[in-house]
Amino acid sequence: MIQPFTADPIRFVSEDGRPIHPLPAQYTPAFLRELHGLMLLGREFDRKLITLLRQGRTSFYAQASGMEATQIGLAKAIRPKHDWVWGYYRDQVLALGLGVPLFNLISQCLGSNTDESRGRQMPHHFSSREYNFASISSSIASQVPPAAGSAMAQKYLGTDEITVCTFGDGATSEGDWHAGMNMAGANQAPGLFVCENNQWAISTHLRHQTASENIHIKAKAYGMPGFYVDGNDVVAVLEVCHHAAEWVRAGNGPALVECLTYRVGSHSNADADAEKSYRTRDEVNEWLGRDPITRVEHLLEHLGDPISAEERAGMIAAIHKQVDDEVLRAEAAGYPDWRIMFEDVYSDMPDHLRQQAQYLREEQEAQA
Ligand SMILES: Cc1ncc(C[n+]2csc(CCOP(=O)(O)OP(=O)(O)O)c2C)c(N)n1
Ligand SMILES: [Mg+2]
Repeated sequence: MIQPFTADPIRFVSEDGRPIHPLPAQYTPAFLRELHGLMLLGREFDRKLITLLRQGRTSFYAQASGMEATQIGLAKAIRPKHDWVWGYYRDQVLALGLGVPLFNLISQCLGSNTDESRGRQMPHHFSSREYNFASISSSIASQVPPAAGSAMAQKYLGTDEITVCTFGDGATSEGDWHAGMNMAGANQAPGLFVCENNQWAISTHLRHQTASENIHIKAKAYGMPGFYVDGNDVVAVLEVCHHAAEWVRAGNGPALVECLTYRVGSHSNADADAEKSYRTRDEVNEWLGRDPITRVEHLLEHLGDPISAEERAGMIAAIHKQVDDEVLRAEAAGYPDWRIMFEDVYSDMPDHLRQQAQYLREEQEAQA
């Protein structure tokens, strides 16, 4: 049933929460509740981090509100800590879905001593060695060539790991994207490339981004299948991504999945969305009406296991408390000393860095 290059996005659950096809056996109410809980965790994590941003406790954040089904569906379709992930700066919900602890993400956003990168990355550009999650790069599409390289390495090493690479719709206009897709295709490397098509690249709409009729059709040029899925239907994303991931894992070469979704919040904290300068409120409201979390709630109602308003409120309160606790714990750990910027870079510090470290030391002493 899951075919590449469909004219319409593949969908399992209608917008009002009814199964369009019989759901595979694993979609029990308990499993749907697990998916719902993870999506809600992503939604509320975003909300809390935006508050921290406004309080000046972190300085950059990009919310994924509206895109939770895409990221949780993908997370549940691959093997955490086994497959490699080259994500982008809006993938916090994907990371949470893979099991990366809230504390790691919060520590990174705050740049505290408990941050794995110890404050050396831009806030909200996390990584996790344990989860094979490569450090996020701000340069659009720059993760695609190294992801192709990582997939090529997996092929040469003969492992059953695959490389998962995500990016936005805007990224598909970059030279790096084409170079990476071509390299993965030419080498038949086990890469699963997932476009989180939220239809906007800051203020540039998809129709100005490409003359192609959609994104997934571009896969043809690189010799791989291109799947098109409703990115607000968590069941469809999980099923299509799992199908594509296992096809890739079986040694058939790479695949592209395009998830059609929408960013209902602002691009980042540097955006004119609030001034309504590039899109209408009607458009945003239309997509708010297609909320991926509400869709699962309607599906659960339909299956006779509804989440009550009290239960939902309790879930949200628990997430907020968990985030608050982890923020306090990360802040209590303090912030890295300036000296660490010279550490863990070279095994033998080169002379020019030694001189800079000495210069900074003298400056610090002079100011003390
Ligand atoms: C190479 C490069 N060019 C431009 C930018 C500025 N920039 C940051 S995010 C962004 C839009 C990306 O849109 P998309 O790929 O659709 O991802 P989304 O933010 O919508 O999730 C741009 C142009 C950048 N970071 N890197
Ligand atoms: Mg986009």
